[in-house]
Amino acid sequence: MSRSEQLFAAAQVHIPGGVNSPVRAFQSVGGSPIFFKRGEGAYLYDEDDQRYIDYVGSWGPMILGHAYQPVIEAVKASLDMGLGFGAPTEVETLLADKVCEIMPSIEMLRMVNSGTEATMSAIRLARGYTGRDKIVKFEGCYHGHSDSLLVKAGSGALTLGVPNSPGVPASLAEHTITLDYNNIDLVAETFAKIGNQIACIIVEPVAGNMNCILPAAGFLQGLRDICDQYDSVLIFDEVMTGFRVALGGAQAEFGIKPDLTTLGKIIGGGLPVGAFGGKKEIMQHIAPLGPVYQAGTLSGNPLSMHAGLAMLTALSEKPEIYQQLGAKSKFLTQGLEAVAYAAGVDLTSTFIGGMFGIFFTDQTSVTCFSQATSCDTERFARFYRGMLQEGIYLAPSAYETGFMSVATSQTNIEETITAAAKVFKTL
Ligand code: KE4
Repeated sequence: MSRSEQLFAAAQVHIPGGVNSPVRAFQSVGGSPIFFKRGEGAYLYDEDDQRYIDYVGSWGPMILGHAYQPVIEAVKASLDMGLGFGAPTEVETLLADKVCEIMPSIEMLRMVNSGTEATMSAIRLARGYTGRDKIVKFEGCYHGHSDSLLVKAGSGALTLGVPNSPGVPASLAEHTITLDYNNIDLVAETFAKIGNQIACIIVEPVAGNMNCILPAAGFLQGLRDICDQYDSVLIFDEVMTGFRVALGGAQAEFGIKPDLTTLGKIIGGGLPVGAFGGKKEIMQHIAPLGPVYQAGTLSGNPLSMHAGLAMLTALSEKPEIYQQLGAKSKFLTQGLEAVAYAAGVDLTSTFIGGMFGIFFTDQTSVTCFSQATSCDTERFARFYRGMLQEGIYLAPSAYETGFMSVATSQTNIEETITAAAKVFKTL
């Protein structure tokens, strides 16, 4: 029995499923989750000292590689000053200023402690600002686990949303309308009927929670136009895409200006941080300036702020890394497609900046939830376990995105492709 297996057994005594976040449990890929003890650059090391090339990066934050020294040093320096005061600190302003400099659509922002808090608060703000209750989201997009966002489509687009988790009141879920990602006509039809009741659209501008699906041409602009027409708030959930697909996020990459943006992951440099921000006119409705309540004991805590500031400072000093990340993602995905083809395995892929996805399917492209869920998840699970044996750590689900880091070398990527060539032959 490996050390990870021993630790997993022990973890399950007092932690539900042995994990503090469900996807970590390996339930969709089989086998026992790996327990890691150290990360360095492109690598993770497990409790048996096995080394893995890591394409998860703690689900996005480690874009500069694990234990990136400038971030580590910033956190160490902050530690010696104390862990937090529950009062304003200068570093909160410095990080807010840096985010607003990088993402000019954000005129003001509020720090929170997770992406879930960021989207939950942004939704409440949009509702409070517009006085409307309904929200629009897209099937396959994940925005954290707040009640209004754990909702799937009802029987038809306009029918009331239904909870996709026990514990979410139907009376709340009915205010969430879930539409098909990349189907701008359906959005237009929905708004034509009840647009004046819709507070906001929240969208992942690149969908990273049903694998990695890019916005169709015109989709994001269409959402912008529709929100303008009906005075609804357009929220870009850039928790994953922010500072990853481009320094300025998807909004910079695609040239669309949302009204509000939610952030997480990279903004915390690996420590717990989320944020929501956007137009000053809207943000001024947030307490204590305005009536929409939102709060948090550890919001803006100095450790996380120093980590995030060091991360964003490093990224903004190296804008060329985004072209490099895109090239790495392209080389990897095209290499995987080539060796899959040679092995007779149906595979297609996507990538944008430091995000990529591989789909076990004979479909030439995957653009929405129904196409993503028709892929061969069993084959992915076998591929996953094979790659783990080869020392390659991918996200443990067919519906997650791959994350490329600056620290991942050309040699690492070639090793990954070679490993995949071997594993594809066994599928
Ligand atoms: P957190 O509450 O997990 O910090 O952020 C929620 C969230 C919001 N918006 C987007 C676009 C996200 O991708 C996430 C969280 N991402 C997942 C990865 N698919 C986190 C991994 C997990 O749940 O353990």
